[in-house]
Amino acid sequence: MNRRQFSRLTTLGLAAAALPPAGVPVSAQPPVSALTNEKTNPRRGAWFKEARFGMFIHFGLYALLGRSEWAMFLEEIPVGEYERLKDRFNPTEFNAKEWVQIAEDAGQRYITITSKHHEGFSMFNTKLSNYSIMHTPFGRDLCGELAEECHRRGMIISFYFSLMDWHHPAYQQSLKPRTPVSPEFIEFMLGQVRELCTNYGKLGAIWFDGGWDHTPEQWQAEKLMAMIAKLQPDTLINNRTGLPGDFSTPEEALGEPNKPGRLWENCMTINDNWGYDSGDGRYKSPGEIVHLLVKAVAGGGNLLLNVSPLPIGKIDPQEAANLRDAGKWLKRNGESIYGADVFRPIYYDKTFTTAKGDKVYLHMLDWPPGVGCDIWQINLQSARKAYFLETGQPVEFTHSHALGLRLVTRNPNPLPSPDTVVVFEGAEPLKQLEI
Ligand code: H79
Repeated sequence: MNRRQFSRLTTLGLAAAALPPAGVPVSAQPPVSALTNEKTNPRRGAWFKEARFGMFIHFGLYALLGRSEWAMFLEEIPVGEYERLKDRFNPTEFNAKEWVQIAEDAGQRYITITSKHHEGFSMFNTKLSNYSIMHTPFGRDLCGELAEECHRRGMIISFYFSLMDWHHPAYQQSLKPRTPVSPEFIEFMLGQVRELCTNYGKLGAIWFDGGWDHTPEQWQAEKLMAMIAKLQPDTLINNRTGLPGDFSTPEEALGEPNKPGRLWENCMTINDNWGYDSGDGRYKSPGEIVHLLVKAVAGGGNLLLNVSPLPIGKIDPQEAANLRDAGKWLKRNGESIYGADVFRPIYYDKTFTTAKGDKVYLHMLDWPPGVGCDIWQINLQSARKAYFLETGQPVEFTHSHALGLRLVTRNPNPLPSPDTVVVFEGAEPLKQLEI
């Protein structure tokens, strides 16, 4: 089955038809990984490209320790001791409305929350283990409440899920790299992913992590992906089962801008940690957040920016404030971000381009107010007109082969901004890269 045929099937809501039709021997079928491979079918990937900016949330028992989500491993805390944290887990200040509101104010269009991190503690109502949020003083399905609020508000919800599990007894025998994963644990893992795909409505993506000690074959990743494709045909799957999946997940790094057709998402911390770390005050400023987002979109990717709720269930107020500030820029300049794509697959130092339809958006980071500038290597001479996105004020421009694009602003650059966007209309036909 080629890509177009598959795309047609999913258009008809029949992604599960990728599974063997009756009477066709299973061996004659392409593996699922071949279908959710380098090029995701555009319809399934559409929400991802439109959204561009997401909120990552790392919340689990580790928040109580305040020393990041790796504390159990790094401090070699025995399972029996660590699991007692659940008797103290009571984030009474958690309010799904407030979390979604922060994401909305930040201009984020999706939320990806840790349903279970490497510590093995489930933040959702799993029937397959007592090591879950339902068996804490809090006793509520936090992932469920968040998913419900997201669905109500048109925010897309995705689940992070760690394959590795430092708590489950059946995983202990599988801890060593290259040893098989016990069949009992595979059943448990498949069962939990099934719960996530069944009980929380439509999911944007499943974001696997922690699979690196084992091969995709050992994780039975083909089977896992086939199950997800059947339960949630439109849900994207990341690349951390070891199979390519639908999108790449460069961590604290930008993706590959020259690889047309490959979805990617840069996941980043907003300070220096994923899970809450009480000593970490190195917050990215609102301007830095805007820059990270622009760089990702200029390379055809997304930014998934992490926040770390405090043990009481509130998102760190400083993180929330910086996000909201960045969101003010997005409210004024979102046209150049949402659904925008690569114009020139080149990264510059302070100048980036995004494109949508017949418009090219020139992003000038920290451009000093009121000056002209020369921009090398970008030729937009065929454009009909140019103007500031925020104010609509015209911008004059010339082009020479020696100097590249020269912008001359009679009107001073209106506002000091982390990113001043100039729109070029009707520039040379864009070689929009197909997804
Ligand atoms: O969930 C976040 C991390 O916990 C997880 N993926 C993101 C999204 C992750 N990041 N890196 N890794 C897992 C690989 C492990 C890196 C390690 Fe280390 C180096 C483990 C021990 C040394 C990083 C540094 C974690 C603890 C210290």
